Amino acid sequence: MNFVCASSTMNSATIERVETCLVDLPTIRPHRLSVATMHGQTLMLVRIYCSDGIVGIGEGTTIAGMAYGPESPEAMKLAIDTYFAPAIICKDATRIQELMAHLGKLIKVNHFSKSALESALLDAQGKRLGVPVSELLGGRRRERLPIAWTLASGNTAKDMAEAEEMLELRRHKIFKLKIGAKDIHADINHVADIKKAVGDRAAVRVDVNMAWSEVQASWAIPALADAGCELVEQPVASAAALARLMRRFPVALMADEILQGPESAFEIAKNNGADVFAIKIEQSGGLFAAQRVAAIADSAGIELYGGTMLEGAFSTAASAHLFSTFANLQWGTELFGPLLITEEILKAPLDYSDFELAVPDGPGLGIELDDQKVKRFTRDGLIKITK
Ligand code: MUC
Ligand code: MG
Repeated sequence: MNFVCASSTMNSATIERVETCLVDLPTIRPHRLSVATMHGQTLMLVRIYCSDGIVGIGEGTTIAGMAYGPESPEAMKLAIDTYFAPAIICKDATRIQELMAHLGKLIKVNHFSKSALESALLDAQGKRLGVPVSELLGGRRRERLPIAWTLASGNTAKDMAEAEEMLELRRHKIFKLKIGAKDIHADINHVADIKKAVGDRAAVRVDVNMAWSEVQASWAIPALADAGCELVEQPVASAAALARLMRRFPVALMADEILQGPESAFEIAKNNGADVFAIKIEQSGGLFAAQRVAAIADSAGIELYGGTMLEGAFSTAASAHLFSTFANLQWGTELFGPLLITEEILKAPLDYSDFELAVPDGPGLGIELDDQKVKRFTRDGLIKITK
């Protein structure tokens, strides 16, 4: 959808047009979570065209459509085309916090759409000022971020081979295992076998994606700790149950799905409900909201992990800029989304090397979309190529 700003009283950086499109990309292998198996990833890309000629790009991505949460790429596109875009046309593109507050009043929740738009506005503002997004967020404290990889083929032998390959390539030495879809005994053996195989060469963590009851979790977690697992992510669905599991086992417990922005972060912190927060820009409602989540965690003594929604390059870069500014990032990040996709959508790929991701240092998000490449994967040909 293409909105045109007819105002003749525009200052030098008003929003003239907002365009969205859906890009369907295959994954390198099926990615099995307890909630769904992914065979591809759909990126909702939003372009914000400003009157000074600058175009900001943002991304909204979910996991397996609506299997993980209430938003979907299709719903984001509809929400932006129908509600968000008309509300920001002709407004000052440089007043990002004010714009986001305006949208917050008009539109409830829709965190992923808000994150996509805010990233696009920050990308544009960074390009306008000639600085990376990290500098708009207070300044980066690190140039590179540790990157975990998720082993989720659904098969222990394949996961082991994949772990060996990642170690060999020096791409990842932190592995997050997706469990919860199978019988608990099978899951515990799976984790123990992989930890035994990698030994001290790599850290092993698990993400249960809320699949267990509190009773199941309370006997599975000590077995995971015995197997050498150092972190258990979202074993149960409820915040109250996760709080009751806290400090009973020699392993850190991490909140993911229950962390839906600053208010939920405050509630979890107040109830001593997690050792670690998996901060995600989309789940938080944008980069500024995620910053507030990090501030709550820091004040409460909760440790931080840079999470992902298995995003493509744009949300991955936006997350990297934000995480690079955090005072604490005790558990590193899992910003590997672009590596799970078969296609490179950037003109120059992100730099993954030596077990880390280099935070892009160009203006804005510091990355450039390969329009021709993306066109091939765009649903219904909605993307507009002007060259
Ligand atoms: C999640 O639940 O954390 C992150 C890595 C991965 O494989 O899935 C995501 C979502
Ligand atoms: Mg998770």
